[in-house]
Amino acid sequence: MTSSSRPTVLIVARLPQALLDLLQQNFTCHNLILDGLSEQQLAAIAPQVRAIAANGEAKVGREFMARFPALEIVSVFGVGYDGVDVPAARERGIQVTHTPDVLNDDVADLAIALMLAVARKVVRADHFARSGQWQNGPFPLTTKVSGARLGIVGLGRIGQAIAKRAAAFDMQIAYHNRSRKDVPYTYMEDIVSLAAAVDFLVMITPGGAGTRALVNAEVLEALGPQGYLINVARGSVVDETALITALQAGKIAGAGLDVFANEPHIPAELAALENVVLTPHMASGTLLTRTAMAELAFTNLQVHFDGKPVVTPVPE
Ligand code: NAP
Ligand code: 8YV
Repeated sequence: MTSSSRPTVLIVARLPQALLDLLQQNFTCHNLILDGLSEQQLAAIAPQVRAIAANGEAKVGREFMARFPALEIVSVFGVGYDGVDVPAARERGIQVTHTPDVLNDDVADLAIALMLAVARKVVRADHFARSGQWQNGPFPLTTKVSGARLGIVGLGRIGQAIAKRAAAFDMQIAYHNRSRKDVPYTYMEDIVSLAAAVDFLVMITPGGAGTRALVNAEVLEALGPQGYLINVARGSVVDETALITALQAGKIAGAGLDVFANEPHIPAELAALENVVLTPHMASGTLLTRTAMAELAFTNLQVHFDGKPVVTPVPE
C-alpha cells in the first residue's frame, strides 16, 4: 500500500508503543494527544479519517464521530467500550471492535491480588516491616481469605476466571448477573442480597449507564463491617462518595480498587484511608497481555481494511 492510499487513523487515547508502532507502519496516523492537534488541524484531516483507535476509557461519542464523514471503524484497545456510543456508530454502519478474552487471566489475577492485599493487609505489613516497627511488636492479626464467602457481580469472561481462581482458595462462590448462568455457583437475584451473604464483593461488570452506581450506600450497608469491596470493573459502577463515607465510618472493612470515578484523579479522602489498597487501572497491565491486546486491536483494523470481517466486534 502506498502512503497516499493508506487509510487514515485518528488515535484518541494513550496507547502502548507496540500498538502505535503497528498503526504507524501500516496507516497514516494522527494522534490527538501526542500531536496536540488543534481544532483547526482536526477539521482539516476530518474528511480523511476512516478509523479511530481508542482505549477502554476513551470517550467516542455521537457528536465526536459526526465530525468524521468517512469513519468506518472504531477499534478499542480494551474489552470495555462504555466510552463509545455504539448505537450512534451502528446508525451509520460504523464497526466497533474490542479486545476480549486475551486479558481475562490478568484481570482475574489482580482481583485476587487485591482481595489478598486488603484482607491480609499486605501493603501495610510491607511498610511495617521496612520501617522497623516490627521491633516494637508483631503485626496485628488479619482476615483469612481461603474458605471465605465470595460474591461476584458480573459473572462473564473475567468473572468466571475470578471464580475459577477463588475455587482453588476453597471460597464459597455466589454471583449476580441480570440473567442466571449454567454454573455451579449460587445465583442471587439482587446485589443487596448478594452483598449481605458474602465477605468479599467483587465488581466485574461493564461500565456505562446500565451499571452506574450499582454499589450504593444500601449495598455497602448490606456488605457490613466485616465485608470487603473489590472493584476491577469501572469507577462508575460504585458510588464513590458513598464508598468513602462507608470506609471512613467502618461500615465496611475495606476496599481494593483498580478503577475510579474520575481517573487518573483519586479523591484525597480515599487516598488517606488505611483500609484500602489502590492500584492505577492496571489490571490488564502485563507486557504479555498488553501486547496481545495491541495485536488484536491492530488486527481488527487491518482485516477491516483488507475487506474481511473483523475478529472481535462488540456484541449486538
Ligand atoms: P463480559 O464477558 O461481557 O461480562 C460482563 C458480565 O456482566 C456479564 O456476565 C453480564 O451478565 C454482567 N452484567 C452486565 N450488566 C449487568 C448489570 N446491570 N448487573 C449485573 N450484571 C451485569 O465482560 P468481561 O470481558 O468479563 O469484562 C467485564 C468488564 O470488566 C469490562 O466491560 C470492563 O469494564 C472491565 N475491565 C476492567 C479492566 C481493568 O483494567 N480494571 C480490564 C478489563 C475489563 P448479564 O448480561 O447476564 O447481566
Ligand atoms: C485497559 C480495560 O487497561 O480492557 C478494559 O476494559 O479497562 C483495560 O484492560 C484499558 O482499556 C487500556 O487503557
